[in-house]
Amino acid sequence: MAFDSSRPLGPATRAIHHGYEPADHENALTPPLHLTSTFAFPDAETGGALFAGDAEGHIYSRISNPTVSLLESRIASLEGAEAAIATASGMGAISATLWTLVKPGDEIITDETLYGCTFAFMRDGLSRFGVKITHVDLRDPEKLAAAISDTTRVVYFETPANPNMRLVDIRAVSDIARAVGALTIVDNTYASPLLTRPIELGADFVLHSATKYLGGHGDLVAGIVCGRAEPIQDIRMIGVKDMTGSVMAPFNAMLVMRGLKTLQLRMQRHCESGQKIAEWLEAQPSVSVVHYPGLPSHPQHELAKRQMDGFGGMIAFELDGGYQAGIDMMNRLQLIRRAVSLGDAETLIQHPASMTHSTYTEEERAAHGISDGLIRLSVGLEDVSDILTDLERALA
Ligand code: 4LM
Repeated sequence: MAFDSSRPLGPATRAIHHGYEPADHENALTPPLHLTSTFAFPDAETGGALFAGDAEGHIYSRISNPTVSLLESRIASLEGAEAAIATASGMGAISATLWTLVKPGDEIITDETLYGCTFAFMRDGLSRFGVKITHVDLRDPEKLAAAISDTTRVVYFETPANPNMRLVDIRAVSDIARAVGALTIVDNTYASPLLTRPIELGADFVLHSATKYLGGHGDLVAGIVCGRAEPIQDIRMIGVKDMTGSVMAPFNAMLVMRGLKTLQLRMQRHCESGQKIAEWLEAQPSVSVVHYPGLPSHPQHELAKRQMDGFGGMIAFELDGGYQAGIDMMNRLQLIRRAVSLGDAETLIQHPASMTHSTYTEEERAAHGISDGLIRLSVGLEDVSDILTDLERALA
């Protein structure tokens, strides 16, 4: 029997229960894992009707799969979206979405700072097919208003942005985009739906690298896009089914659902430890700058308080000694792992200029606000005192 509540269920409850009733599945507490590539049609006519879209059901797991569908409905619920499509990776979500939405001659206006492979996909991938890519500093919505035109099909950004923690005012930017009929797409990987819900603020699509906080355990690569039902169906049938084949495996959907069960608890801990570590770093004489939206020194702290329900676990900082001091410090760490990716239980540290953002040229990094001395920390779930001890020893 479905739980009858007089008020909407909270996000922690929906992350655990949404869309699943044990009584419909042999009373199994945990949703079954449907390891199947294809689905048997009861008769040929039904198969034809499914292909024609005149009947509802699963056909083939490159189009949909019950385990993956359950995950999609859970994340759509957390993001306040009508629908979602899960993908093999975050890059799969980004490429399937943009391949579906743009055509030659269209313009994408995107922020100056993007994850390295997203930046490369736009510069080297989409632009080869006649899509114009324009980078605008979206911290200032006025700059978007000045640059946008009728040929702008999509406005695309991350907030907080990887790796420099710049924020974008989702409501202000979506309003400007909507006025010219452009679609707003937000990469919400850094915040997770627990801290920011872009669709509630006016965005058309929100996407994630589910490899990060949604999965949360560093054991899978996955992605997801959420939005209105009709365009999400287009992304499923065009961008995923035909253009990229970037489907999420049912086993990975199962693992992401396991991750979702603790998403709220994990985000709470990431935020608490992130704030403590950011404040500690800012007080160190050898640290020249700390970028964390929960610090009053962050230039967009007021926007962060308005737009986010917590400031997350991602921190970027620079040492007085610049690049070499940062590299030396990273090499002295004993507990914190030197690794790319983020949002895991383990605290991870990396150097964007030589790692995640090495897809930018040196000149592009300088123009796009990614300095060579920047170090990125993904604060994990360990005892914060142990993370601080490791940092203290490495900075000494
Ligand atoms: C990293 N990031 O930064 P898949 N969007 C954002 C991301 O940070 C990433 C992706 C999309 C890192 C990976 C090595 C904001 C990835 C792409 O890796 O394709 O799931 O997501 O360390």
